[in-house]
Amino acid sequence: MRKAMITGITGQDGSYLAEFLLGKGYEVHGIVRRTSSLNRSRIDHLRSYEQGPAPRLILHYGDLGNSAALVKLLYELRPDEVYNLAAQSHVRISFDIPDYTIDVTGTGVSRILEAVIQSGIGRAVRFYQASSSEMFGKVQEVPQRESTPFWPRSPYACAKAMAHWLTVNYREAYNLFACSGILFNHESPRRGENFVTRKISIGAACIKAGLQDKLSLGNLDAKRDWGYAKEYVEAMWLMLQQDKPGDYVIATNETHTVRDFLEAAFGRLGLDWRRHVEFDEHYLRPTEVDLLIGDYSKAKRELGWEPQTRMKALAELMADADYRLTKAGRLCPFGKPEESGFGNIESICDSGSPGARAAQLDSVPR
Ligand code: NAP
Ligand code: G4F
Repeated sequence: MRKAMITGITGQDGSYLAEFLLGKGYEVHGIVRRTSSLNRSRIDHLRSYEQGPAPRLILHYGDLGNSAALVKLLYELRPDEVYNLAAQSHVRISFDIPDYTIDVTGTGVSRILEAVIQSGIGRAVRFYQASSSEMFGKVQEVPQRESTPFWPRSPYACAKAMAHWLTVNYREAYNLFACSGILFNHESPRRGENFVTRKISIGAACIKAGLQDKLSLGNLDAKRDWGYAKEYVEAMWLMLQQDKPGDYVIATNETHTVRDFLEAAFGRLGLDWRRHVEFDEHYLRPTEVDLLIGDYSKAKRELGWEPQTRMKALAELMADADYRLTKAGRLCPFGKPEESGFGNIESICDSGSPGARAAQLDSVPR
């Protein structure tokens, strides 16, 4: 049985990847960090795989800040594939906590790559690094492809650029099978509640249900290439099934403004977003990434991967999922969610997190 290790298994992508690999018959080892309250809501529905005499989902405590634990886990588990998805992944918050972000999202990758070497598994493992289109930042080419130069515009993007080059360097220096997936924005009903698409789908659902009237947002002009997370995890796996390691852009090759996403999500619920959205400068960034659009032709050619879900369908499926939650009384309103401080929407919800409920909804047939 093939064995995979996933860091960041409790995140949006980690939960979809775990599902995908379990579906392919893998034994999946997920690394979770210690938190004061359990934070497994996106993988709760996979709990049956953790039970019985031969569990196929096994969670281990670990942290990208802790080298010794990473070496020990890799030495003991000897996985066939390692997917490094763990990160402080919020761009705006990276301006508030830059050195923490760089430590986890950047130096953390040096720790896990070095652990691959120190554990002695080296060439025997295939390694995936979750790189980001944020590295293109102030874009030097449209659309962006694997060879487009980086111009990172946030501490997060700087950390991801370092992590990308570390992955390339360990491949060249130690002949590791190490791949960097340069993924453009990908979303889902399991997306963290403080990323713009999910803020919009939750906001639209709560407004439709009469639970709130206003939604505060920042820059509506930014353009992003938004795809569906569930489809993007297959591309991660495909990269590790090739004869040779490489770097791949994963995207839809379409770009839309935040305003377009609002139109699609609010429109789906019969709402006019202009009547509800208010501007809050709190959500602006010191430096913004204005335009992202990815050229995924290398992935199509070499991996046979293509996106299926485009922005409008994605916005609609997210709005539908969150509206179902509000109707079931399982999603609470938030007028002004804080992105970097207290008063997070979690604290005004009655039980569980919207992420947990979305994961449950998202994993049953519609
Ligand atoms: P996410 O939902 O924010 O999940 C991040 C995961 O990393 C969570 O499981 C989190 O654990 C874990 N984590 C954070 N700090 C950690 C640490 N010090 N040690 C171990 N684990 C830690 O992110 P995502 O959207 O699934 O994205 C997955 C990866 O792809 C990230 O590296 C992200 O930067 C990258 N990426 C995402 C996109 C996108 O559009 N989604 C695009 C390009 C690249 P907790 O649950 O305990 O917080
Ligand atoms: O949803 P966002 O926070 O995503 P962003 O910054 O593009 O980063 C995401 O995608 C990256 C891939 O390109 C990942 F690497 C990263 O980990 C993360 O998953 O913001 C999207 C756009 C930005 O231009 C932002 O300024 O939406 C704009 N925006 C406008 N109002 C807002 C808001 N973003 C957030 N989070 N909250 C707002 O109220």
